[in-house]
Amino acid sequence: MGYSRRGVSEVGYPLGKRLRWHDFKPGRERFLADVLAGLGKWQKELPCKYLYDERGSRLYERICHLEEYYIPRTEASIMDAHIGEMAGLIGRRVRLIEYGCGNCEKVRFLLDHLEEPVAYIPIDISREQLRSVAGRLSDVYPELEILPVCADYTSRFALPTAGRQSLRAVVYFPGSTISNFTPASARQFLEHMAQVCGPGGGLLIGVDLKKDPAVLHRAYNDSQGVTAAFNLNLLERINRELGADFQPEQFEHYAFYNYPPGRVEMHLISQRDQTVRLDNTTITFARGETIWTESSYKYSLDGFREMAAAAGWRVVRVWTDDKHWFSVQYLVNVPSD
Ligand code: AVI
Repeated sequence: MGYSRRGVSEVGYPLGKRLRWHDFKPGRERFLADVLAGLGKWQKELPCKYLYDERGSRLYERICHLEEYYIPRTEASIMDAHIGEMAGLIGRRVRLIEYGCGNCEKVRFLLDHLEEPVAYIPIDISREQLRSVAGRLSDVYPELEILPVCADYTSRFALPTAGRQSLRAVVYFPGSTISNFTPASARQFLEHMAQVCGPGGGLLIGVDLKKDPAVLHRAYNDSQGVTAAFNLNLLERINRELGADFQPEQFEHYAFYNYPPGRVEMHLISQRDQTVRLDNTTITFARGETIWTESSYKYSLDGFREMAAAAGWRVVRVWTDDKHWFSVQYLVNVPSD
């Protein structure tokens, strides 16, 4: 075991000398431009990365505790059962990079099992959350160099370099966040991760699998309405941050499994004919018209393996649960000659 845990101080954690902060968070102008571009399309859409402001991140955490939303507990059970083998494949003295680390809860389990990890680079768009969790992590792992990066990880930015030499770079990408990319952009992002890790680098990734659409329907239409609140929060965020006049109660959450492309789609349906003002622009909604806010692609093992291979990754090991609902996979970057 690389490091022993110290108690986590909830308040007043010291920012240890091994913590260095990097900020590339997109500003208001980018957000406004993306919203205007998305709402100007024939099928109105909004990028799903904007679902995660402070409130959205808290709602997503609540989704992760819902009985209907099977992903976190299924992934956790796979991690629990196979963490020793995973840590063995990852090896010692790694530089661990996590895209979209959220509250960094999952990585702690992995860090606790890695041998002498050298550095951890958590990347997330939610500045407030990243700041507080990075501080707490540095308290728990005083020997680990922690290099938090606040950024939209779908954009390109330079990763900080660690002070100490590592033997390998490994990306940790849990929770099937890869599901929220279109297959074309998922492939591009896998290529980018291969470049970041370099030859011989690794990728430990959670990938949600195809399953009975009824299970998916329940997962994205939970009985407590948390997913609905998460979806509608996007309109509230646009009001708060961009000064729009959306009436969120005039929109309804709608999620369904679209079989041919193999994805759950999340939409907001306009409940009546209405107009919304945003930055001197009037946006018109017909009753029944939707804003497409998220896609969540479900993969077959073969489909994911082929996509990863096209991006330079070889699947070394796949772990799944009894029902084959979810997979955790370890891939190695094999440069083509
Ligand atoms: C983060 N991501 C993998 C979630 C998903 O299942 O696609 C986001 C989410 N959307 C609604 N519920 C959860």
